[in-house]
Amino acid sequence: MPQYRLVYFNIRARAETSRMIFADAGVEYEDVRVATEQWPAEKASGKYPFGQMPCLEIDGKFTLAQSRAIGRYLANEYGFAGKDNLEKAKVDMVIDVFEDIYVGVKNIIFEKDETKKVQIKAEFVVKADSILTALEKLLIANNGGNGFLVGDSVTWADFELFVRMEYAPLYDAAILDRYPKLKALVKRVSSIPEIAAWLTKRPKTEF
Ligand SMILES: N[C@@H](CCC(=O)N[C@@H](CS)C(=O)NCC(=O)O)C(=O)O
Repeated sequence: MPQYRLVYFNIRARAETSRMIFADAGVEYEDVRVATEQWPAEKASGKYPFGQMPCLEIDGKFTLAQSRAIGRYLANEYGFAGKDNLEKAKVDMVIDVFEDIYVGVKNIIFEKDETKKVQIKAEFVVKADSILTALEKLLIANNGGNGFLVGDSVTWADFELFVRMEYAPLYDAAILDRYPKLKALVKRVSSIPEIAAWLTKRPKTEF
């Protein structure tokens, strides 16, 4: 088994999906959380290919950057990427559309002007609704929607859904009530024993 160090800030954000892959696969790794005040020195060290985190160090020899490249690598290694190229492409489609959700949530978090925040939240809910409507359809088209987003077993797309939906209270805490199949899937993911154990033991963070 390779020696893994997953290095990120002490937040869920762009590393949590990979942490969930590790958890469900039962793979050991070092969950390194860099304090904000340590980051400038870390960044200046040149260890991070693009000067950003998350990064995955593999056997101390190679540092993989970019959250989705890291997630895709781990998903391929441990059987969460989809079973053939079409399934993999569908999984990637879901992962990529969640980038739009991630960026929208980030904009809400970083907006300091309360009036503007209200406005961007309202605009974002419209966008999130349109994405979730499409994902609910995709889920239902996959054997009635009582399984997973793609194929017949859990993939990192389902983990990504769980991770991104944890941020819903920042814009519309009840949004998943409009998507009952997605809501049930989020619950199903959180009930996978290895995931439930991770959710209990992971550091509690605001974001
Ligand atoms: N596209 C990159 C974005 C990485 C990114 O924006 N990382 C932020 C934290 S979420 C970061 O390292 N910020 C500190 C900096 O840029 O100095 C990814 O998905 O990994």
